[in-house]
Amino acid sequence: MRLNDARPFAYDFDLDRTALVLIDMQRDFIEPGGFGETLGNDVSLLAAIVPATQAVLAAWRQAGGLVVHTREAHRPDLSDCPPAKRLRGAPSLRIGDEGPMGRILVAGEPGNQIIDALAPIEGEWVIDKPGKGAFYATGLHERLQARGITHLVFGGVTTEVCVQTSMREANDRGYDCLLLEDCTESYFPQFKAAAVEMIRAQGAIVGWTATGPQLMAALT
Ligand code: TIU
Repeated sequence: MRLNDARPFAYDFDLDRTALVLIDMQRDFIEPGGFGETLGNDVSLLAAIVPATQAVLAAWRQAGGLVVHTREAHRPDLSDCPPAKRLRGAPSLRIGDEGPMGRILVAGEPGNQIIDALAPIEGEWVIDKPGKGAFYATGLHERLQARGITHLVFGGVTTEVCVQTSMREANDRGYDCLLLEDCTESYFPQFKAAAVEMIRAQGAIVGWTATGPQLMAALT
């Protein structure tokens, strides 16, 4: 398959060797009362990408492609949360504290679940990650290798934190990565714009960019 409108140039992919990776579309970042809000962010901005992401997810499922969902999540005993992460800054609640959606950023809590609109279905992978990047301490690379995956299409939040970190990790591991601009969002619009630009600059130094409708047109 060929996505002719991708930037900075066409993105060729084989559906059987490509996974759609949705980063951290969990309540913690998108709904009030979660980790994103404890950091002082206006979380209402992020919900805007849900319809476009839902459309891509439906089309990808229809086409039969592999779907990977990630969640930024820590074990209940916080043994996988470095103090440097937990103690950084002055959030209103820290990771592991009790919040309105359960313990902040802890696996199994209500706030840690993928939002209903994008809920995983049987056969889709759900990867809990303790870091910002999806490849750190998750075994994701080994699973993708075992499945023969060479290309990754990314969406999710936030663009310049967990999405960009994951794309850079993937790029260094040899994957050809595409970012769907209308399926990713940041609490800081200027950071999203800069991340999108820097990813595709210098001849796709980190990867390609395109929109959901452009990807869906390539799938049909
Ligand atoms: N704070 C922020 O923008 N993001 C995160 O902490 N995690 C993710 O991006 N998922």
